[in-house]
Amino acid sequence: MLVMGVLNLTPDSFYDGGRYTTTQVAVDRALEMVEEGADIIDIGGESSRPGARSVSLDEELARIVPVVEALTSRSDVLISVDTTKSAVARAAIDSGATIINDISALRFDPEMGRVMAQAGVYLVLMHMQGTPETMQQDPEYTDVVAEIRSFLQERIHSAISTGIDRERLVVDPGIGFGKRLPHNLSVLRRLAELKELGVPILIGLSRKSFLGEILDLPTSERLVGTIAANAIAIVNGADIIRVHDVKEGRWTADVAVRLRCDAT
Ligand code: 9MG
Repeated sequence: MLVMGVLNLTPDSFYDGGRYTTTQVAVDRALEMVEEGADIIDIGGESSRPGARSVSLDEELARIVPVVEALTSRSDVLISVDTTKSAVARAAIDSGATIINDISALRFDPEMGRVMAQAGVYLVLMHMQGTPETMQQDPEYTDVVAEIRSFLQERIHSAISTGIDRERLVVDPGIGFGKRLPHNLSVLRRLAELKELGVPILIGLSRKSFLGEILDLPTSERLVGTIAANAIAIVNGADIIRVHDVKEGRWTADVAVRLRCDAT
């Protein structure tokens, strides 16, 4: 059971946007997350919240590469980079990243598959209906879990046919990406159905808006909701949780994993 700490180097992310504006501050926060129990640090240079402005290649590289380089020189923690751009993935891998978190699941940049196959690092394939600009404009499904499963199955086959090793793949149903509250709840309740894909499952629900809808609370007050939902996700089969609050995420993971039916 792995905990992935979120490090957004963006001015406009929904919770931590604008906090880590220099390499030093960002690396200090990453090292703090490692102390708190993070196994992976997920570094992002472009916000994926609905309607966020897109970032140029140069800007994304300038945000990410110095932080990946500095963190690699200071820690052995696994470094993930959240990007849909193959040039950013390439530069991040050259600087020490060993996971690429591609929320487009290899669909936005035709070169991404080739770069990943050559590099031989881990790859997160995430489900999203639409694009970050359009995804929350009335998303519709007949059977949300079945549709996510068949999307991820197709993306796994596509990745393998590009030469990416199956052992390097992780899937993610993309909580909040083109999904309304009932869709997010169905995914978390029926997560076990994604186990049939045979690859680890990552869940990113930390402080997301579906929790705000249930609790009628702003992002700053969604920690308890995050802990509750992550515990259920883990009991239902999540292998990696992506969180802003690493200490609490670690404690959640350590307890919930012991409460799984298959725990010893
Ligand atoms: C970048 N990012 C924001 N939310 C995410 C989620 O739920 N999963 C993954 N893989 N990445 C996310």
